[in-house]
Amino acid sequence: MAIQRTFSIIKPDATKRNLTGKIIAKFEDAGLRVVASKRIQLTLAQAQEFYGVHKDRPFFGELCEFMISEPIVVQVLEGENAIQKNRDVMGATNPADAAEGTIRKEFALSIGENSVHGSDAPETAKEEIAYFFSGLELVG
Ligand code: DAT
Ligand code: MG
Repeated sequence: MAIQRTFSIIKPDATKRNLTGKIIAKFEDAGLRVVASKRIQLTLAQAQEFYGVHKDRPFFGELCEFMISEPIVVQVLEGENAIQKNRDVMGATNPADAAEGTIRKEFALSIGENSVHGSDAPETAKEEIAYFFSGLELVG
């Protein structure tokens, strides 16, 4: 498996509780390198566009309101098999189902307030990285 890049968000529930450093440590301990990072606050329109794939789901409104409720940290993570590796470190969407040692098991509050986002495939990783970062901001 080649070196990949994936897109990550440290979500409002985690930035609010000052967990940014602990979450980044989990990425780094798993062999993922932070090659871009910034703290931003999304507008409602940006949150709705980012999560557009879920627009017909019953939780869409709640999800978008949550994502704009506090600043977030958007990052690009690089490493061997980075997309799957990041998903493994994140754990299952619902923290009740997440494995021991994963970010969501340790830090998530609920299925909605689940501390992190990570791209789920190479195409979405590419799109999500390009949405938040210019090429000049990616420093491998
Ligand atoms: P993931 O973030 O693990 O890729 P997803 O893409 O299915 O999960 O959903 C995106 C986000 O939407 C998820 O991180 C939290 C929220 N969400 C998903 N299912 C939900 C549910 N049943 N109730 C409330 N929020 C939900
Ligand atoms: Mg997803």
